[in-house]
Amino acid sequence: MKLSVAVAGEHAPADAFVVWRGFEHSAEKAAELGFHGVELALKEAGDVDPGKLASLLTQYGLQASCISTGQVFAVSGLYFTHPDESVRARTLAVFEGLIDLASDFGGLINVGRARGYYAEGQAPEQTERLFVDTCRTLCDYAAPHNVTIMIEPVNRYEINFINSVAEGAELLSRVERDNIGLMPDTFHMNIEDVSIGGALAEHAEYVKYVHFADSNRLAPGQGHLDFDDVLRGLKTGGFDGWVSIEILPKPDPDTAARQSAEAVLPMVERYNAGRL
Ligand code: LER
Ligand code: MN
Repeated sequence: MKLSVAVAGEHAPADAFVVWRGFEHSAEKAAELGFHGVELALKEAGDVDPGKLASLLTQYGLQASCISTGQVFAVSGLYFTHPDESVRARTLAVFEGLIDLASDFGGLINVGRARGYYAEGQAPEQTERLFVDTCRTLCDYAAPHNVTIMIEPVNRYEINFINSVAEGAELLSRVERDNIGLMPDTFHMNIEDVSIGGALAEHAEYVKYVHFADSNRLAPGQGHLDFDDVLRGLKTGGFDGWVSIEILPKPDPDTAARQSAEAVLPMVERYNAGRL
């Protein structure tokens, strides 16, 4: 298991769930605190210069853990189940650009609310069909690039489609591709799943990466989630991937990051040593 932290460019919207903004600033701070990688929250591939990004990561001894795409939905308004075919085509083009980038940076793409949602005037079966078809198209594009697509279950107060890990697993079983999986987020799981550790163990075949945040979306340790239960569930499933801090930058970005590193780096060490 390795630890990452979600960061974005300077112009990311105020409500993006990232600790720091500005890639240079973020990389320097992440390395200082002992994170192993950074999760890059992007709107499109053009947000970064791949050459500059590669030298920045080398300079600070960091890896790119994944590319996350919350802004594709929140800023650009693009999503898989849009009723308009031309919007779906633009969505595919943006994701294909991000997949090209991910082939050199982490090999993992997150899909949050860009998966789409149940909408008035669209039959639920049609929403699900568009979701499955788009996943298949993107997985087939991503496979030769060795990139995996990860759908993130998100709680019911943010979206009405794929809220729990169990719902995500059911939908993904219909996609029938090897390079698709889930990115559970402990904040959302606390709202939606019957048991956090239980669901992580039960659906381990799909669990590729995990967002760590406490019950109040602050740094792990600042709320009431039982992270021992999370770790035990992951261990039962044989998980050996990235966990990434995706929290509100409160009380301020540096404090939130430091609290996260101080709480989670020892967990990662215990996990990797098999001491749970
Ligand atoms: C994104 O990773 C996330 O967790 C969502 O809450 C964003 O809407
Ligand atoms: Mn998340």
